[in-house]
Amino acid sequence: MTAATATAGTNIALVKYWGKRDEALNLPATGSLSLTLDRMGTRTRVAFDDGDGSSDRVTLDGAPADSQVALRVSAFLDRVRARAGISAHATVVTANSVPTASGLASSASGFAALALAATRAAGLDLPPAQLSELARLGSGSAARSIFGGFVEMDRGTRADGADAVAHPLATAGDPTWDVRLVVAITAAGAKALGSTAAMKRTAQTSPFYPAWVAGVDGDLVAARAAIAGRDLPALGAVAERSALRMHASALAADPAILYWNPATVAAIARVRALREEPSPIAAFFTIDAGPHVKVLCAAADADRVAAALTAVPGVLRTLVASPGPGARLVETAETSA
Ligand code: 2P0
Repeated sequence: MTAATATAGTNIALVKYWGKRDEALNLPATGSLSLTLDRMGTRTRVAFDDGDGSSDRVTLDGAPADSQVALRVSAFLDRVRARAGISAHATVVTANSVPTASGLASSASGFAALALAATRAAGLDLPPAQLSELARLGSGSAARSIFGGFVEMDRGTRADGADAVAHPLATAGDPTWDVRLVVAITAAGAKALGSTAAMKRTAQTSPFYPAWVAGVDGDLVAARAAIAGRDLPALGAVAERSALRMHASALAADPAILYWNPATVAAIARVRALREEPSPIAAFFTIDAGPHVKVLCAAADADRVAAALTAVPGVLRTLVASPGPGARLVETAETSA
């Protein structure tokens, strides 16, 4: 019996994923494009040691996982067991490098680390594209965290989802384009409405959803070109409009989905003002399914951006993240179980 431990970094989408073409297989309605980070990640150990005898045993941040999390992990492990031809329950020990309830821990790093650890523990050695496809079944954004640096997720057209996988872009991890993502934390605690439910409500009820979907391909073209040309203002412009259009589509859902708080808006205003200062800073915001503001800038400007955001009323703290690697196996061990 083998136990395997893997780590994965979270990723922040610059062209957002918001909506599915198939819920059962977690197939996205559009492609997306992200940056994998060196912080806010997950470390997960999996052993198919028969768990507690009758089910998988899942520990999250040092305590037994709640039933919703445990069910989602077990459903994912069922796919791995089916693929490997094994039936044993597992013991899963997983920890996020930021507290799970902070609203910063992500299913992206969680399912990317779980996909790698579980497959290796089950004796499978999947190529990265297949690992990405598997991680997507746990959470759409997890497909991107298999890879480091700038990553594109393909929408795919196949019904079975074999082509809805992520791939690294050419400049992933390129030291000649040293960017940072400054995260401004604007609230304590977990978000109000999870992404999965929010996407579904947006797709079903927002009159702006079709317009959102129709605009993503153009944003992907622009983002790819900006990354290839190392053009930070161009990439930042795409990131801001993608985030605002995603949130606009959610705002128009019924009931409305509003993730922002006053500090979110104040941080947006501060970022826009930084670009207009006497010595302007090229800084660009994005916002996910929560109230925090994430700001893309050059490494040389990260301290100034962080200081400016820390001073915004309602911003609790900031942290600076760098581009990080993809999911990595950190340990395998033979166990006696
Ligand atoms: C993204 N988000 O592209 C978008 C932007 C949040 C806002 O992917 O239902 O947790 O598990 O596939 O991956 C969050 O959605 O949703 C997300 P599921 P997931 O990063």
